[in-house]
Amino acid sequence: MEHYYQPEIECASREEILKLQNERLVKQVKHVYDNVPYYRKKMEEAGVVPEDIRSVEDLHKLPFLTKDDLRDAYPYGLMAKPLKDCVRIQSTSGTTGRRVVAFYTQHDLDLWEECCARAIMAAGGTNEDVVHVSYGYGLFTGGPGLNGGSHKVGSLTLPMSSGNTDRQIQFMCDLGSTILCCTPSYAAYLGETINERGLKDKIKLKAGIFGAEAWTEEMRRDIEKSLGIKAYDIYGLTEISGPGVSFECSAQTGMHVNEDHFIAEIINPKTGEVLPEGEKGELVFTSITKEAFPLLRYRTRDICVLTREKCSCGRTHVKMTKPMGRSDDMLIIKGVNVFPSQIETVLLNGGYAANYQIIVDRVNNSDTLEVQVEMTTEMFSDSVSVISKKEKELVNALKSMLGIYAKVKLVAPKSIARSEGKAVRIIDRRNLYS
Ligand code: DLL
Repeated sequence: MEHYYQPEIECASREEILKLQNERLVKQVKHVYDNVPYYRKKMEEAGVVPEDIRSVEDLHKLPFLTKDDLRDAYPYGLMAKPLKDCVRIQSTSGTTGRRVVAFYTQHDLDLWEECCARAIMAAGGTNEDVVHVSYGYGLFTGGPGLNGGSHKVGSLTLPMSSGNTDRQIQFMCDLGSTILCCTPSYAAYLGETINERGLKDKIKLKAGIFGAEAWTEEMRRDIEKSLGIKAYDIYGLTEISGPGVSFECSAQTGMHVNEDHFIAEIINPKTGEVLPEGEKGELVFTSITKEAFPLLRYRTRDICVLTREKCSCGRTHVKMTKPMGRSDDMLIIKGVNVFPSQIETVLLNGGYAANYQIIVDRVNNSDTLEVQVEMTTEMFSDSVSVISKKEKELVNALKSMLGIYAKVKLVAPKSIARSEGKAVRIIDRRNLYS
């Protein structure tokens, strides 16, 4: 079962990977040009023909695709294979505007599941493991992706889906789940509940594969402690297949991008200029092996850094840092850029759990920022003056992290709704007035 750790590809030299990427890119550009009139038109407008793209070095000549393109071309406009060749549709949650739908041939599903299998193996998974998948199943890619990956590894797969926390914990105890796959916010909730019920000794978890939303190193430490596991990050997006576009290895210092399937670039989100390795910017992906929905230079809006520093695990594929949140998650408050992850870092460093909400409003034409965070159970019995002292400490810590004032409100334990999927932490009321 060792074959989903594929050292010949995952640990190949840079030259070998580039050779593979060059061949696949040339083929893919032709496939898209010939079969996707929407993108062909974009290439024509940019004055590029497939023959101009001879290697990865020419990638920058191709036009970008954005979420707006996906919406314009909804539902079938970016397909490169006839519907009769497709076997699956997945979709984003589509909280704003139209949903994004992505199509897969059987070949696409196999490659996607293989990427997830690599992620499970990098987290120590084998056919001896019981993989407990609590990502949502259905249109969301989390459940089906990790489920398929777990099958490929040969692990016993528990297709739990999200929700019903009592049943999750019961199965975890009864069936001896060893690897948990869910969002980090749900993992934190499961950890909290398991400890409250005194069941930590009854679970056999050794690792967790958590992604689909931004989470900090502080949150990783909290989850690792509360569940007694090693917590691995996994990244992906529906447009580019789903989870497994990149994943963490034992080094836990960034996620290896599956470079035999996806070419990663970092660009300046304002100018579109490609940035050198090590610089922070927007992540752009080109999928070079997908048949049905092959996006070229897709702007993810996720902000991160790529690095080719040697990894202790032996994998050579480029690593991306944890995304700092999406460029469209970034709040601009009183003209200052604020990432929710900065707030999370301050809260968790202050000994609070990741149960918080960020409320942005506009009062008298000026932005206001309020952070509500749950007290720990010990703090709940503190006097009002002790609590207000703790609030002031948080105000100061947030001020030095963000550079602006944030009102802090310590709220009762368990008063902020727990999430079973992606956590909703930001309430921006300014949108109501525009
Ligand atoms: O969230 C796919 C996925 C499922 C990834 C399960 C990992 C695990 P979408 O719903 O299309 O797909 O959302 C994609 O989620 O552009 C990021 O902004 C964010 N995201 C995904 N993984 C991470 C992560 C899935 N590990 C969007 N860290 C992406 C931070 C993440 N953000």
